[in-house]
Amino acid sequence: SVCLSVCLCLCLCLCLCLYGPLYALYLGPHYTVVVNTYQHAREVLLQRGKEFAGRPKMLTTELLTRGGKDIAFSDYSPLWKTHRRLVHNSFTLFGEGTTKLQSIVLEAVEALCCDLQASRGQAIDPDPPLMRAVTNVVCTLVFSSTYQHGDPELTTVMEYNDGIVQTIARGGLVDIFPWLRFLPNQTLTTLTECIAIRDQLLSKKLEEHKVSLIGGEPRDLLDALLQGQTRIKHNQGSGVRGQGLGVEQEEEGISDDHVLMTAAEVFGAGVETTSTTLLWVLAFLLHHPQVQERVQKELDEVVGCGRSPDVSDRTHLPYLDSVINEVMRIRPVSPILIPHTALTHSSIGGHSICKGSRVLVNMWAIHHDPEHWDQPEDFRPERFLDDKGLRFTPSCFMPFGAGPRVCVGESLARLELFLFVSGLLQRFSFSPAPGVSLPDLEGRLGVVLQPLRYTLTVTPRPGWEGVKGEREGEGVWWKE
Ligand code: STR
Repeated sequence: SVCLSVCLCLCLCLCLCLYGPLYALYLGPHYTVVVNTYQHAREVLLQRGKEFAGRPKMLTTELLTRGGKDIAFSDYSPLWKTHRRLVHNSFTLFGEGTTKLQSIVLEAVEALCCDLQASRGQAIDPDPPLMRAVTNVVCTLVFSSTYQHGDPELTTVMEYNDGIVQTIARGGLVDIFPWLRFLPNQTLTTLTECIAIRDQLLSKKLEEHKVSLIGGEPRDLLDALLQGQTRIKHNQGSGVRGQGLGVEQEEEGISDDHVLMTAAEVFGAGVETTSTTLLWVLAFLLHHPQVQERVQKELDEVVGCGRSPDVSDRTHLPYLDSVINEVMRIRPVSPILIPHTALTHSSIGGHSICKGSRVLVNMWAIHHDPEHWDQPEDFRPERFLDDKGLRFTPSCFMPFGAGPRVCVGESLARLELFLFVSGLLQRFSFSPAPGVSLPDLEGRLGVVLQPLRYTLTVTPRPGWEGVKGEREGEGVWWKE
């Protein structure tokens, strides 16, 4: 009956106004505007990006981020900008510019290939080994830990992460009607438990880092954040920066909580989005074996089998890149982005939008708009190539969002996806497990759009049959 009355209340509160492709709902105390076209999305994200750079307060994300001490979910403020810049700079230190990230990822790819090799042609669920590989990349990047098979800490990390994914910001009713928190709520209970486990683990890492932090080269992202935190404090003290920060925020600066929440977020975002995209890539390749063959042909021509593909090969592998792009178009991991709010009175497509309104950018609709994409439901990587076979990126392709809230991890993510996909397809062919139906391509929408679980068989390509299969001594992961 509680459910029924909530639904009733929801229906009453929901008044729908349509303005062509733009529509507004009156949900709870705010208007929610849904943007479905590229034109409008450009206004919201880019042209008036600053006016729409706010974030709504949601109960679940407030819990997750200690009241908005993160980057993705916290509201717009001068402190947020400083914080975001710090994270961005720390990423640059480890990401694109250096070979550090590349060697971290290549190591994980190597280990993943050993895992896959060990399946010896049996049908396997690619989720656990991929998850482990991606989690290891992020653990190394954030706090310099890598885990072996069956490490209990890794299991803990993967479990709490999954718990958070299942419960956070899923458009659930507690995020719309916060007073529902006072009723028994399994979602909130699970979320709180997972957060507690996460905090315990990350606090430990943070303390260890503080003790062992030495000046000079940061070892990992936590080091870089801690160093940046000190630098910002110092600058504020001497009045160099901080003119923009309000008195309260200036005193507060980047706190330890901010550092902790950043690490937690980089972690969650890095793992969830990359593993999900990789699972979508494999699912689509199972449906389109000719695409897989073409990628492999390109890899054979450009890289051969004497070495692993690396970043320097990227410019010469346009088809592989187009496959990754097409997967991110047809199944964006974040199909409605994270909700934005209007910081001031503004407008979209000439319709006025009042301050505080929520704006949902429907990236799914934009990526499937027949106005911009020929046969949008078809999986066709060639749309990202021009007639000379060179890269071509339509402007309405925005898997990472755009504007002031664009994903901070974009280049990291692209690099990682490239190294994983190229490394895997160089060595293996993936095919549907015999007698099992092809993966479902609809997926399930939570905080990210995930494919349903599926199985596949992994076959080493000619020349890679015997290589690096020597992990048997350590026990076989899929029987653990
Ligand atoms: C995954 C689970 C977790 O432990 C922590 C986070 C926080 C950051 C979230 C991430 C989540 C899911 C994917 C998000 C990411 C921030 C940006 C990313 C929502 C909930 C996307 O926009 C796809």
